[in-house]
Formats: sequence, structure tokens, C-alpha cells
Amino acid sequence: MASRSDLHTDSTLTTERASAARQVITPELRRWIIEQAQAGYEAPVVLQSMRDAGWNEDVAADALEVTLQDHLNELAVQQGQPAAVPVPEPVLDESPALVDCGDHKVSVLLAIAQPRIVVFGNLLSPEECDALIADAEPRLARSLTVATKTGGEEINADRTSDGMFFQRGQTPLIQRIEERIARLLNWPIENGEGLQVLHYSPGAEYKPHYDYFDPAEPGTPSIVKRGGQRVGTLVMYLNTPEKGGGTTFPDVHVEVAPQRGNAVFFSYERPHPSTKTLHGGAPVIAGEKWIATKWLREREFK
Ligand code: PD2
Ligand code: ZN
Repeated sequence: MASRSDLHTDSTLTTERASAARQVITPELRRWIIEQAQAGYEAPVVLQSMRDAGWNEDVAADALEVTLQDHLNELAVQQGQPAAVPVPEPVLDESPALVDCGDHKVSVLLAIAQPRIVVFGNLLSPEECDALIADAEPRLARSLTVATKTGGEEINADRTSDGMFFQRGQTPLIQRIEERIARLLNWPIENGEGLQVLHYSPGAEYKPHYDYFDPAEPGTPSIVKRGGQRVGTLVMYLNTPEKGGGTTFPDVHVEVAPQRGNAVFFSYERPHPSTKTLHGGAPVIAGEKWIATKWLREREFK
């Protein structure tokens, strides 16, 4: 292992999280951490060296995470990928069984780091699911997707569902659900698109796609003028299909089973396939499938 002479602690350090860590990472420490990673030392080994040198464990862990993330981001940008931006993220420190969202406690069923995927239980009550379906059903039409070639909307053969959009805050129920989501994901309510409800009949599916807007498409600059890129997706299951209809992540061979009231969240810090957030709605084999999707933007979606 490299010399520890760059590893002295700074007396201004506190146990504050990543932003504080970023302030106290000296260029020497940053260089040392990157050298350790390049030499093949795993994070726990580097962390132990920092603790041995007198660093507080939380501060050292934050400094390590921030430095390696910044470094990976720099490498990605050098390779021509868009820069990473902040994304919505639930507070899952210490692996809580439940996340308190004010009016409601949501359970955490599964968390995957890369791609970032979190499956939640009991995000919506059965009554809320039924009410959303009842409000949406009379207004369903064949689903459109945003057409990145033109910036408009188009019927998409890969998406054989019916759907509709609510306005943000359109009804008291929607307002309540949006407030819950904002607390759950630590993301401003204003950065959310209106809730979309989709209905899949047997055989209907949504073929694998990315939810961000492809920067190479000519319509994307005009789409992202309103609110910036999409950086996260929350798919909420409003019923439990008899067979099929899972949400699939083909790059990582994950399939989330649709169960009424549960939801799958995933985020993407850059509009690039390296996020591994390719995902689809598998064909419904028996029964029907209802979902509500909340897409989250970088900035206020006016
Ligand atoms: O219905 C789904 O599981 C699904 C799959 C992929 C929904 C979406 N994407 C979406 O609404 O973006
Ligand atoms: Zn999608």
C-alpha cells in the first residue's frame, strides 16, 4: 500500500455527509485514494487504512465515496458520456424496514446499487389504487410516447397499453400521493411530471427502453427546456395481474413482480446506457395490469 503520509486528518472534520466530505478532501488525499483504487485495493481495505490514520469512520467513508464517484465521473466524461447530475434517492442509511413519508410508512423490499433500483411495498393503499383506476379509466386513450425526433408525441408500436396523464396536483388524492413520493425520494414535488396511468390488456407490453431523452435525437433539446432531463422513474402497481406484466431490467436480469400498492424506483445520473436502466413492461399473460408512473426531472417541470 502507498505511503500514508497524505492521510493525516483535518481537525475541521465533522461527521457531516458528502458535501462536508467534499470540502475536506485535500488534493493529496484524493490522489492517494485514487492510487489505492488503481492498485486494486478494495474500498474496505482503503477505509481501514484511513481509520488507522485517525479518520472518523463516517467522514472517511464519505470522502472515499465522493472521491471515487468524482473520479469515475471524470473518466466517463473523458470517454464522451454526459456528466452525472444529482438524482432522487430515498434515505436508506442503516437499511430501514420502513420509510416514514409523513402520512404513511412505506416498506423497503429490495435495494440494488448499480443500476440504482429500489422496490417499495405499501406505497399506495388498496383504496388509493382503486380510486386512481376509477379516475383514470374514463379518460384512457392509446398510449403515446414523447417523440425525440420531433419533440412532439407519437403512437409507439413498442407500447401497446392505454394511458392518460393527470396534471400535477389535479385532485386531492393525487396531491397527497405526490407529496408522499417527494418525501420518499427526497425530490421536489415541482420537479415531477404529472402522474401517468397505464392500462395493459392481455398481450399488451412496453418493450425495453430508457426513460431519459436520448441526447443524440434532434427533438431532445426542445423537450428538456422544460425541467431538464428525466433522472428517475417510479412505477406504482395499481393491481396484481394474474400472470406476466413484470417490470424487467434486461441488462441485469432483474424482473420486479407487479403487486398492488408496491412500486419500483430507479434513477439514472446521466442519459446514457452505462446506467444499465434499460427496462420494459413484460407482456401481460393473464388478467390485466394497471400502473401509475411518476417521472422525475432535474429541475422544476412548469
Ligand atoms: O409497466 C411497466 O412495468 C413499465 C415498464 C417500463 C412502465 C414503464 N416503463 C414506464 O412507465 O416508463
Ligand atoms: Zn419506462
